[in-house]
Amino acid sequence: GPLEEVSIPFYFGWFLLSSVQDKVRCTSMDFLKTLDTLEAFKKHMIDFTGKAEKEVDLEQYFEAKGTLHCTTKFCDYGKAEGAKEYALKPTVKDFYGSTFELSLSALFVTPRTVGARVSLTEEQLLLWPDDAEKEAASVVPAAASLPLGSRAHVTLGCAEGVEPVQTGLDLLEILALQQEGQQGELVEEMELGSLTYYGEGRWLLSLREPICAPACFSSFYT
Ligand code: 2AM
Repeated sequence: GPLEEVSIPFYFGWFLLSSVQDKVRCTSMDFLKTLDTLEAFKKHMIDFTGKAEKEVDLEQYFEAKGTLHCTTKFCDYGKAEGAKEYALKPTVKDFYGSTFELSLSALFVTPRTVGARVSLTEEQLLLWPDDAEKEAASVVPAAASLPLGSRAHVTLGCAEGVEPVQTGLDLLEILALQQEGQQGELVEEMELGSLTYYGEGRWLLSLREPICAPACFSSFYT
């Protein structure tokens, strides 16, 4: 009935506890600040500016997007495909309100978004929708053949006019290149980890030590 409809949230996800939100934001800012100063980045700056010789301040370039979280299912209050089925899943009900430890294993930057890759455990994958990667196949064709959970991420910022849904697509694009055997260009060993360039403004920093982020599985209504 109509009551059930209203109870479906905008989205479900893991919400990082406030103690770790600051840590993740700081790490991301440090990374952007450092990336901005690298000669290798300057060489490819045109990916971000569209013009040669123009400088970019990455810390200003991206806008933060509210509470840090890793979306599991975007429901759009029941309008998204599979939203109701997801909301009614026993695992979703059972784990609702539970705290998990997410492992943030990489940071990535593109001219559109900056995000953190989340490497999900077997248990966390129980909350991951079966079609999350396939759903992206119209934009990133190779996504359908990537392992379940590949799209899991935390959006850290978006360029002006870019919607956060783009962050997961940018991550899938990088993972698809890796799967096709493109090694990317290992640019530098940074303190935080190794930095690889995948062309077209796509940068990936594999963290030497993944960030352990406690997060509560819950939902968001505007
Ligand atoms: P995000 O997971 O990359 O941050 C509200 O817009 C939240 O739902 C955001 O966190 C956003 O992106 C996510 N979102 C929006 N549209 C989506 C979609 N079509 N598929 C998956 N996630 C979506």
